[in-house]
Amino acid sequence: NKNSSRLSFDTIHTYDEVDAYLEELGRTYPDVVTVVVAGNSIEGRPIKYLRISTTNFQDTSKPVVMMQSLLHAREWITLPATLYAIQKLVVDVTESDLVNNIDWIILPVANPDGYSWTHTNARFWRKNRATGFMVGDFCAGVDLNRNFDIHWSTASSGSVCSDTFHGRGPFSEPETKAIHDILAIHGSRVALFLDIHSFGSMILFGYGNGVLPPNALITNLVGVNMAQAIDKVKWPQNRNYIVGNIAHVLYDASGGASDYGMVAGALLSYTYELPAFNNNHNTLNGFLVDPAFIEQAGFETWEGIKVGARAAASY
Ligand code: ING
Ligand code: ZN
Repeated sequence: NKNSSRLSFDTIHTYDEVDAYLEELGRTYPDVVTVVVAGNSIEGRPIKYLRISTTNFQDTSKPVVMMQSLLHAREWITLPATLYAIQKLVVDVTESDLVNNIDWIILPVANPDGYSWTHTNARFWRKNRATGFMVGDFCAGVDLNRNFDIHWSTASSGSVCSDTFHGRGPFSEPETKAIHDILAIHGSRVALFLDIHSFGSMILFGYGNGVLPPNALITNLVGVNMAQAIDKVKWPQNRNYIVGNIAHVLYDASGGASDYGMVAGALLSYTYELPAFNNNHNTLNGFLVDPAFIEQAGFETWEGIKVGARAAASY
């Protein structure tokens, strides 16, 4: 039923709701959508992504756009960004060139355990739910955006109690290993990799140590074009997007997903930082979600994604 293949944009849906929705899409659009389990989280939740292709995903001639959200558990506003993209590509099909010319890999809940934890126990939890680092598990969790095999441990924390704990080694966590495995298969045809975070209204690119990649010029140019597309339709009370290198704009950070996306083959790779709740950039309250902004976050972020996807596919 094509009408039940929708998730509302008036609330932030749970892992189970998203999971049921992805399965429903797979059943309703079997010619276009394939649900793939990339691995299982530490607590045993399937890490599922959608393969979206109007032809045959195994035919590798088309470029791929890969995007993911909720690598950080508390960044709830990032979920509607990926769900909106899925709806536009599969259900509404408003931009048929994007789905005809590009194959898509979309991973809406990259950190299922952490995300579930933010619903049940701690709204501002960031990391995964790995345990066993300390006697009594006084502290838990690995920062998945410090666990990728790119400059691993050079600008992150070795303390399990830190919110930027990099883990026992690169790809020590099943959640990052799952993304590694996706990129190991498909990385060479990924034209655009987008890791959606919040908050700050930024489009960031590598490397997290401040060294620019060889294609920094085109990366910055496409970044600015994406940012301008979002700014054109953004809420006036939200700040304009800032575009730049992770370390230049924010801080040094190693082991990040978008940096790894680049070395795994993506032509263009970015971390989006979606806007902060109520422009609250100085406290954790920036992670809270205004229900009235959920659909707008999906809508405006999609404007940026479209520009990036078209640029990357022709690059
Ligand atoms: N910001 C990112 C973080 O993980 C970042 C910034 C981007 C780091 C890309 C490394 C690579 O700290 C948020 N809000 O998570
Ligand atoms: Zn984040």
